[in-house]
Amino acid sequence: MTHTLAIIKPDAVASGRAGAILAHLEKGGFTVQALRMTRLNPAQARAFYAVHKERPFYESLVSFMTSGPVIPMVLEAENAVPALRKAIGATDPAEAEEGTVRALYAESKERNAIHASDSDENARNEIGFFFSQSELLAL
Ligand code: FUP
Repeated sequence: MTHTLAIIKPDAVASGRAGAILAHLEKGGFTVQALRMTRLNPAQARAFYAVHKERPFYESLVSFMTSGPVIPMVLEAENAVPALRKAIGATDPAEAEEGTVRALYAESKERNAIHASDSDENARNEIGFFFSQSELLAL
């Protein structure tokens, strides 16, 4: 079993879809190892998405990600990183495979309901970004 980080984004939390997304992931074989609700400040959102800082959508993405509460969580599964990427679908919900979280619950390419780490190294870093050692005792 390995671990990855998911974030239920402000659009999904605000529209009351967080529970449905969590249930969908649990039905899909992921188990929740840590979870909390928080709100990112602009510095945190900029740091989290630093890889995109030169992209035209960066400021808009930071503004969206700070617009309301988010629910970061650590998920466990076999090959958790690729398994969760497959389960959430393409960045743009219009291109996401049927039955994926983004096809079912996302509004647009920016307001796309969920984040998932894209490599084991990023998963470790992103888990550390949101959770302290004491919250990860089960791992
Ligand atoms: P993903 O890994 O699928 O979350 O997508 P990326 O890492 O490429 O992008 C991170 C976030 O930037 C996306 F979730 C949404 C936002 N984004 C845009 O708003 N517009 C784009 O054209 C690409 C990404």
